[in-house]
Amino acid sequence: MAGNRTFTMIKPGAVRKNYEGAILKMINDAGFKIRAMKLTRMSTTQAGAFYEVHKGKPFYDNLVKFMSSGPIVAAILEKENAIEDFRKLIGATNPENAAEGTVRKLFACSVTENAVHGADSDENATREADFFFSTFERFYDYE
Ligand code: IDP
Repeated sequence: MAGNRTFTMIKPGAVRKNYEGAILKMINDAGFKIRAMKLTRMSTTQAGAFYEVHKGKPFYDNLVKFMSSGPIVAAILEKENAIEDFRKLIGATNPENAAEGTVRKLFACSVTENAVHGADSDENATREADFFFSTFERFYDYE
């Protein structure tokens, strides 16, 4: 994703609690532009494939069950240094360790139900964006 794009999901728990508007506002206020976005729901098979890298870990089954439990907001975001800046904005994986003012500190309730996903590398951002979006659903050249 050429270093200036990342992929995010607002997870089912946060959507269930109507936090998506507040989270998207934080994302925009931090300087990210939304280049693709949809409300959708993953099947257990899709959630299993999305988190394939964690297969075999003790939290995998629970994570897959949670991530397929309801709608998510998937989005591609653009900003210089997107991957790193977005990981900073969302905070540590475990909300107990997340810095004050981060999305996870404000909106997460546990390590599994941690409000948002953020890609951790350019390679994964590309893979994850391709998982959800066709080229017709992306607006990279739009100003
Ligand atoms: P990240 O989402 O901060 O990149 P990853 O290590 O990629 O963290 O893990 C993916 C997701 O799996 C996390 O967001 C979290 O929901 C869940 N997860 C990670 N580690 C644990 C754990 O130790 N217990 C329960 N769930 C976990």
